Amino acid sequence: MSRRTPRGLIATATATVAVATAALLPAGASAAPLPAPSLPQARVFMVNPVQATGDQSLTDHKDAASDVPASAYATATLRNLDASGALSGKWVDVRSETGKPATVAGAAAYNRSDDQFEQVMAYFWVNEAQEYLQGLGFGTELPGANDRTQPVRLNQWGADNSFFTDKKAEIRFGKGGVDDAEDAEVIVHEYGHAVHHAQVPGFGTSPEAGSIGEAFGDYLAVAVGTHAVEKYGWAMKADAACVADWDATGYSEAPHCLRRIDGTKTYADREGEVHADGEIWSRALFDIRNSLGARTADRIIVNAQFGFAPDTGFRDAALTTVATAQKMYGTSAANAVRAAFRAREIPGL
Ligand SMILES: [Ca+2]
Ligand SMILES: [Ca+2]
Ligand SMILES: [Ca+2]
Ligand SMILES: [Zn+2]
Repeated sequence: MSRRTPRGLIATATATVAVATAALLPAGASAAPLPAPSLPQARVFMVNPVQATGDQSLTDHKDAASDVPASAYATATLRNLDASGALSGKWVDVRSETGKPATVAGAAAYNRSDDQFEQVMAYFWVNEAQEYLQGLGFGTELPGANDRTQPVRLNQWGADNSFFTDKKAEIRFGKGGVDDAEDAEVIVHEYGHAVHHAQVPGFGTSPEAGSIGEAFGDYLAVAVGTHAVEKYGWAMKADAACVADWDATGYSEAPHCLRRIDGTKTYADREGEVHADGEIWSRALFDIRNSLGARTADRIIVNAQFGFAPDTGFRDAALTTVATAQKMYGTSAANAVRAAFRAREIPGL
């Protein structure tokens, strides 16, 4: 009986080979120990090519491989795969609706001009994001935060748009401009919506709740990207607060950012547009991180979200976050959280 894990299956296959080899040896001789099976490798962007190289002049020319230097890529291990040989595993299942499906065996060789590269990016970064949450204790010491297999679909129908659909709880990545799944911060932003939805089904039904959703996606993108940079020792040559430096080369001035999480907006600057107003909330999250450190901040921020109503406003969500900090870490942490929301002039804090 093999365990239904890739490691288990590899171990079983290895044992079979060892038995077969031993059978060919003279009686009494023993086979040399076999090398440990190598884990599957993938070529990915170190978050995104602009922040990895610091080159703000990088530009997409219809998906040409030559647009991005080799120094923007890293080879990293694909973890938590099932035994199918496709990009499917414990935390993510990637489907390509058009174009060639990627294989695990090919994952170390694709570049950005290959359809399969974005599939590999989606697998790697969604897995990385859930591993980050697991590392914070979500799914063990704390309740799971989308600790399930996340379906992801990629297509090439030309829409420069990515989204999370809460009916199917599925993430879809579009193409157009820079292909969206070539930027890990776009991938993890969308995963942030999936996390929110898993924590509070239907989250985001009021304008302020929607803004909190956009803000958390941006914040999680920075948190996961920063963590990966530290963990793998990757280059980081752009402002940490800049979200989607590569995707944004198509539509923003240098330094290219889809949005930032260190802006100066306050509650009075609301426009009624969730992405714009999200910059009020994400700045508060960024301040909490800078006050309390990444791990403590992120444990508070994500844990608090379990207590948000689907149509919450900034005030109630901020008060829930302060109360969560108090419960988990005591008064000084709660005060730091309160100060971050007060600095955004959110009423009632
Ligand atoms: Ca591409
Ligand atoms: Ca794009
Ligand atoms: Ca960035
Ligand atoms: Zn969004």
